[in-house]
Amino acid sequence: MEGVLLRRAAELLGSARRVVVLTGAGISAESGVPTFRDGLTGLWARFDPQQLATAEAFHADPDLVWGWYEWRRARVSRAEPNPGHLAIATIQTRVPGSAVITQNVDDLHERAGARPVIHLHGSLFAPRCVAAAAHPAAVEETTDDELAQPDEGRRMPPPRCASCAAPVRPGVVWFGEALPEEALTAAVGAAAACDVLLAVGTSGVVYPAAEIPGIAARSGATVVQVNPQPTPLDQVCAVNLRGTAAQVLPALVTAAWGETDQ
Ligand code: BJW
Repeated sequence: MEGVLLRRAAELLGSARRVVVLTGAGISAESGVPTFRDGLTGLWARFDPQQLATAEAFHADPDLVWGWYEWRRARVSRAEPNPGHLAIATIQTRVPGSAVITQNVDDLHERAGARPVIHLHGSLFAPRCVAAAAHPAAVEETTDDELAQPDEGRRMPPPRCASCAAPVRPGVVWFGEALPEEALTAAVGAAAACDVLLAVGTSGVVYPAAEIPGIAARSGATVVQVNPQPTPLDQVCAVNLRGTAAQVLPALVTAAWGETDQ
């Protein structure tokens, strides 16, 4: 990564009044959580995540899809926020009124101290009844035993809703499903009102989340990207920092504000 680009990004960040950080799976990669488009391992190796993350897959084979989500939930529960997550929480402290918009279904931003965090694609920790989006499924707290998944994963039947006995499904947004309206409205509003949008660790191919950097740019914000790889978002970015989140973000925060407790 070139120092001149880092300094340019740090100047932008240091003088911003509102920052939005849009994150994707890459922010959690260095916590040991695989990105969405990484190859899967174990029982899941022969499946494409894009095929598993659908309502059709859940209806066709609920035990397979529920088992996959429980395996991922167990991995996330054992993971810790990395220096990239901590640097983002520091940005929010340094620039009050800043927001994190994440496509991730983990809770690593919250555990790093970030507030507010807008979840566009739901959460691994909010399962709900398939039969009635409006009535919360009374799912028992997950015990440590249940979180102790075998490394290779296992098929698991989904629990039943305590109100109506329909299957409980993961509380995430699958392809073809609408994003939570409140979260999407808040994300679009924050993007349209920020000075700097920092896009971190997202391939920028899943909509409507991929439109958010463009919304910010069209509203006058400067878009900065942190990703080791080129993405379709490169074209709206004023600065592309090629590197990993856990390396680049702490360096960016230090360049913007000096040494901080990240
Ligand atoms: C690092 C790194 C390190 C690695 N540091 N970086 C417009 C055009 C075309 C299609 C559509 C469109 N609008 C809608 C669509 C359809 C569809 C879509 O976008 N399809 C595309 C694939 C073509 N969108 C939808 O279906 C959405 N719904 C919708 O539009 O509904 C309309 C509707 C309205 C009203 C009623 C009904 C319907 C829903 C999208 C939901 C996406 N859900 C998923 C699964 C969530 C649950 C789960 O996790 O299982 O969300 S899909 C998956 O992709 C997941 C992710 O959040 C999302 C984005 O992936 P992300 O985060 O970018 O990860 P990766 O793996 O792709 O990339 C990682 C990046 O990190 C890479 O760039 C690496 O280089 C980088 N990296 N290490 C920094 N250390």
